[in-house]
Amino acid sequence: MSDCIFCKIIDKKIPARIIYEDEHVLAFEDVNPQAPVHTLVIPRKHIPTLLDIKEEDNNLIGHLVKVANKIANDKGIAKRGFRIVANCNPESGQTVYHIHLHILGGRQMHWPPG
Ligand code: DGP
Repeated sequence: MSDCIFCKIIDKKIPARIIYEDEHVLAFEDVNPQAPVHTLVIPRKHIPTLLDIKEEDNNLIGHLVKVANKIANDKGIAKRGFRIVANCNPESGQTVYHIHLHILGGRQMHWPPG
């Protein structure tokens, strides 16, 4: 989508610290990190919210989570513990309407989240 900031990152029209990419997904460092590790994993396919995921996206979403796990392993936070967050719609705090997993780690997480 032409006005989507994450589509622009996918198309390399705006810069990002990309740490992983393949045919289906991309991972890059969050511009406003909330933890020592804060990486975003996104599908190349433009899907605005979690509610827009279709049956045909099942493999893609599985792959997205597996890539998130790989990044947690590669960054050395998997065994210590990490959090995956996916915000959906305004009250969750979603600001970019292209689905993404936040991988957060490298510090003690708290519950309930803010
Ligand atoms: P959310 O609130 O769940 O929609 O998270 C969107 C995240 O995207 C937020 O943590 C900041 C990050 N973000 C927004 N714009 C950019 C950008 O241009 N580059 C990068 N690297 N991250 C961005």
